[in-house]
Amino acid sequence: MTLHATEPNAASSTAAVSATDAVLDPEETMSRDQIEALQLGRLQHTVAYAYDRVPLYKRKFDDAGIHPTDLRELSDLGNFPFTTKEDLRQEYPFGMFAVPQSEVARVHASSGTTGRPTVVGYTKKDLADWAKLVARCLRASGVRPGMKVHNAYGYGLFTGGLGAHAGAEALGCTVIPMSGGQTERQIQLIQDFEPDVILATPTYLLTIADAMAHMGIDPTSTSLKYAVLGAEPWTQEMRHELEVAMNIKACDIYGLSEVMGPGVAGECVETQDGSHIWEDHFRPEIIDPFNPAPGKENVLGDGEHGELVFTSLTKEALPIIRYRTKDLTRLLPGTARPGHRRMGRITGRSDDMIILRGVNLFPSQIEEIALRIPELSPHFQLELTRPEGQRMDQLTVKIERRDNVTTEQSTTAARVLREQIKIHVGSSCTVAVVDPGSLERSNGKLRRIYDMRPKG
Ligand code: DLL
Repeated sequence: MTLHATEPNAASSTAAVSATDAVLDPEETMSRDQIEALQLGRLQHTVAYAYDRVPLYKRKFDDAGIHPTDLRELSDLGNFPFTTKEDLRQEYPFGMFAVPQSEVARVHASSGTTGRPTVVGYTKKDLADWAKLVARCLRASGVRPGMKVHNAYGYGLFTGGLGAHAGAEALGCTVIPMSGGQTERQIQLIQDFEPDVILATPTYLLTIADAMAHMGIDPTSTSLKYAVLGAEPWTQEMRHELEVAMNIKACDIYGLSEVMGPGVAGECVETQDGSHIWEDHFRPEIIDPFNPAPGKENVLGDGEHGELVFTSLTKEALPIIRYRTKDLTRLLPGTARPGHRRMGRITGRSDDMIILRGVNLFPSQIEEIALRIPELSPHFQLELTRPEGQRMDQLTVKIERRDNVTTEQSTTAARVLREQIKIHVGSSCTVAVVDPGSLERSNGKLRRIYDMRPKG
């Protein structure tokens, strides 16, 4: 099976590797019927395995009056209880593990800025499956064996660094394990080692491109041809910004620690139309995030917007049943991999949603609108305040102007952004256009929202 990928930055290419052909995993080319048949068997195994081995699942299933043998067809999954981050926190650190500790080859954990961290574990087979799926994503995004991969995802407890690393190695690439931060050093090594591919969060790649320009290096002149970006929401406008700024092809990679890490879904470079979820390993569902109906009725149809829910189909150390991701998106039919459904762009997380005088707003909406205004840069943050004596919340969008934009042009751009936000989102806000370089830069996942409202 061959896959035809376009070849960006070909003129400046230094790699002796062809990016046009690739051999796919047999599961990538399965039909929808084949995938669903595979899913049913794996799902039946997983719910029974979780029930037998993890006390929390036994308790939850028993409380809901449901047994693994009740799963006769795929839609029966809708009758099983959800799992949440709270469940993982309660079972901290290892209570959700389904194998003895001696069989756990590695653990990762979330940063735990709010409450206890969530801990996840992997057997040797889980690590091999994870590496295979990340390799699948990278290949789909244009990466080929023999290419040099600069990995700027953070190494450590975060799943990004080591997860991406193992995937690139499994694909047969030369990995440069850079991690996040030390931007000038990253740039030096990009120039010296001449990688073909960069793996980073989209906002960190923006930091790198920006820093290159400030160091007098033309970001389009590097050896980089492909970027595989994820770990935070990003828009088509941001893709365009990065592709033009660096003369690369940029594809999405999605994942979360509780379900595996990066590599749950990945985007194909030839279509760039959203990430295909690898449905031979994960069964996705969409539910109403605010008020899921009881039983099977809680599952929304393909194309409907809601919260993404995942059930793992092959995991040994941490089987996860109906995990509520809080990520808001929709399921779409597969294109470049017809057996696997795609996810639409993630508009945001249900817990990152700003409710401003009754109107729902996500940072990605601001990104989309701001990047259509030529005088404004992609560097922005959202500040929520409640001025003293007032009951109304106030949103201020602080955004950097681009270099060489005059004060007069900035004033006009601020007005246009304010008006566009009012028209497209429905919220009134204040816009402050600030000097280039004055807002905090990303080293990984960028914090966009600063909530300065009085607590309680
Ligand atoms: O961010 C795993 C990852 C690492 C994915 C590197 C891709 C690349 P967590 O730290 O557990 O894991 O955060 C998971 O990040 O629920 C989403 O809200 C967000 N997220 C991850 N990938 C994307 C993406 C890693 N491509 C949380 N688009 C998820 C939008 C993403 N949001």
